[in-house]
Amino acid sequence: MANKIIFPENFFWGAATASYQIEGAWDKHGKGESTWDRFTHTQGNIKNNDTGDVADDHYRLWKKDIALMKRLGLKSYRFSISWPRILPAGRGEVNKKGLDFYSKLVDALLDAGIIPFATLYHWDLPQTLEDEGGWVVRSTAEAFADYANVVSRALGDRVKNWITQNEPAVVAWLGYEMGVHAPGLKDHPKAMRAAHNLLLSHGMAVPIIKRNSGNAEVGITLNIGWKVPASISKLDRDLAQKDDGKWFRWFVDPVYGRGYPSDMVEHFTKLGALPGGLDFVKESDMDAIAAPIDFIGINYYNRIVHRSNDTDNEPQLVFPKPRTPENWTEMEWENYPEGLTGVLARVYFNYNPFKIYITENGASYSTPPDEKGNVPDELRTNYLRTHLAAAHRAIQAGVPLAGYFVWSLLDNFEWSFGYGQRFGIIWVDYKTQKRTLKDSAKWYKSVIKKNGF
Ligand code: IFM
Repeated sequence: MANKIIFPENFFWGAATASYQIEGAWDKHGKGESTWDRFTHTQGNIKNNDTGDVADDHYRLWKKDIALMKRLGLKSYRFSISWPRILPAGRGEVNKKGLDFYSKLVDALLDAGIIPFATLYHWDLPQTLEDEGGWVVRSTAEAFADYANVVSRALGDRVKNWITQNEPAVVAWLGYEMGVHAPGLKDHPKAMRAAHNLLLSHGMAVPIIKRNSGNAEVGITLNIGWKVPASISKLDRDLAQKDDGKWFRWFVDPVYGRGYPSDMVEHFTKLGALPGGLDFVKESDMDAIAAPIDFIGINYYNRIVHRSNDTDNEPQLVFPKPRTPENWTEMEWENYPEGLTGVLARVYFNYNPFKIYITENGASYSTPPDEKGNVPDELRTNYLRTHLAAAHRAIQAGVPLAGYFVWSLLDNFEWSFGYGQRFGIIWVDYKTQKRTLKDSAKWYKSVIKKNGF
């Protein structure tokens, strides 16, 4: 008989979503326009010109969605709050209907025995703030602190787990440097400022949330891939190191009080991305960013093998797996569970967080319902099983992993890819909004029940 994998007692078995990806109701009940509303309403930005206008219609169907969570036995649910639903103009007047929506959601989760994990920012910035410069300007970080104050005062008596920012690297680089996410800018120097203001907003919000929400735990979610050089050559090693520096160390180092990594300051300077040096960093900023946090959230999906195409390069030693559906998801991301053990160990042993949550992990496979109405998504189940086993290995090595949130509860709007990519453990028929538990959801339910497999 295969060895059993049993997780620690009180492990938080969860699922995650984000406001723009599921809620719809983009202009209902006083909600303001977000950068993603503007970006998706501009033709040519998104595959098939899909928008989040309706998405999973969760704003209307949330009670049914909580019933599904209960059916799965989820212990916790990670959702995000739409800033322009609460503060339509980004700051100032509060939209009571918006706050009520989340307040009722939280009450219903608690009634269902599901612990709410609220993320304050999963990318839908009020467009009014973008019009003033968005994350490139410091006043957006200040507005975020006010927003965090409003939300944590309203929900902080019941929400005790808070995530400030989700994947600030993605916001800064994809949104302001590469232009494939809202607001669609391609300006590296501006992206450097955006990255800093995102981090600053996190640091400013932490003490505010702690003040408003007694005994709350507060953290940040960062994305991290398993980045390896394709050979031992300096060329490949440099590529891997720089990519990791850009996407992870630039964010995690300041959060843990180490400031911006010097090799990356040098690298960004060479690229011309820091024309004025770090002139946008004010004296107290780095202390603010390093505000003590209770946990770090890790979003892990895949491995990236770095290979320089320089003709003088060494022979390649590390190869991505062959391109089969088992090995590569439909996002064209390599399925590499060992990397999850690696990143968890690295984060714990290098930065010593008190606690780690895997705040996202999952796979995009579009397996549709069969004639009996089942969704036989073994590829996803296999991905989840192998990644959970990898997470368990990290726990055995001493990593204080306290929970796992599968991405995602529902199929949803996958940013620039529109609705073509499906990460859900629940199938969503976008025409009828019918939800169907996929086989992976049924498997996950049994894992939660047995606290392992
Ligand atoms: O859908 C996204 C999510 O919003 C942030 N992390 C990665 C997921 C898959 O791309």
